[in-house]
Amino acid sequence: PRNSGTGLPVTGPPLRDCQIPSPLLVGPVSVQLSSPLSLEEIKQRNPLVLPGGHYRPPDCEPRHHTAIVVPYRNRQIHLRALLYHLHPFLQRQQIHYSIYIVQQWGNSTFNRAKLLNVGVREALRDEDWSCIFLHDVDLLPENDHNIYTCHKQFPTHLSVAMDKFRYRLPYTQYFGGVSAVTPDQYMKMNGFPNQYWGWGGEDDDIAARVRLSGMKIMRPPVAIGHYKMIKHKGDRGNEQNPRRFDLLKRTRINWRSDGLNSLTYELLSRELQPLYTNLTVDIGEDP
Ligand code: UD2
Ligand code: MN
Repeated sequence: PRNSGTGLPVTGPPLRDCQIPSPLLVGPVSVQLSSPLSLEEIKQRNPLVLPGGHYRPPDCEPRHHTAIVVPYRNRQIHLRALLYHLHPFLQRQQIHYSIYIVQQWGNSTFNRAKLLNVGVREALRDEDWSCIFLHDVDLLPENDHNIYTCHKQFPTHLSVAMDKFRYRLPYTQYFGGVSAVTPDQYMKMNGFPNQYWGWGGEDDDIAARVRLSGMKIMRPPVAIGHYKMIKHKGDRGNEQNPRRFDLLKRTRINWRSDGLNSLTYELLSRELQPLYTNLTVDIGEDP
């Protein structure tokens, strides 16, 4: 018997393993950004997605189990564009997946990396995910050969070529946008920093942790790692963090004590929405 999403065994003849590569892939896709559909319409187009944004290929046994974690506050339009685009994208890859929206409660300064820590921990309560994606809400992958799975040994950075940076990597240690870790890799680097309030620096801190914990960054070819970023202005409550340069000087000292092992938060709600699992969390504020 195989496992259903609920942890209960499913009866019936065993499925054969999904093929690699998935026969459903189409390669480059054009990404529509203007006026995304309503959540109801998106759900109708994705009838096999279960509550919580959960999906498993119906006719083969998936080899990959990926949780998509999205740090989030007040980006409705971007969220709809992401869901509209990502659900069919992941289904073509024949991955077993769930989408988690980690919503920061209240008006305190935004903290992307801490929200990602919360998302990883909460996602792993549901399932033994083999891979966890850390995904900005405003980034849309443009080629489904960019497979949403993890490298066995090392963390992966997926968004290597964004329209925003003229489809080039902005700098070698860049780790922002979309990246992925296995639970083991995540633990090895003590997760992500909790101390970066406001915009910037946290992605460089995460990249430094990869290195400091003895790993390196894997990347897809530039021709495949194409993303569109929905154009936006800076958000209120996520102003540039002036302390980021000082914090980054201390990553080497801080990474073992600040991270997964020092994470505290209060989960205010966990809702299984039709297209995603919503986690609303009080992560406190900049002390
Ligand atoms: C860059 C990085 C991003 C992160 C950030 C610095 C790219 C493509 N991305 O993004 O990964 O390192 O710099 O913190 O280079 N968010 C909300 N609500 C808010 C504020 C942020 O939902 O009010 C979330 C959302 O998922 C967003 C992400 O945080 O995509 C990053 O924030 P951003 O998009 O404002 O920053 P950006 O585009 O400079
Ligand atoms: Mn952005």
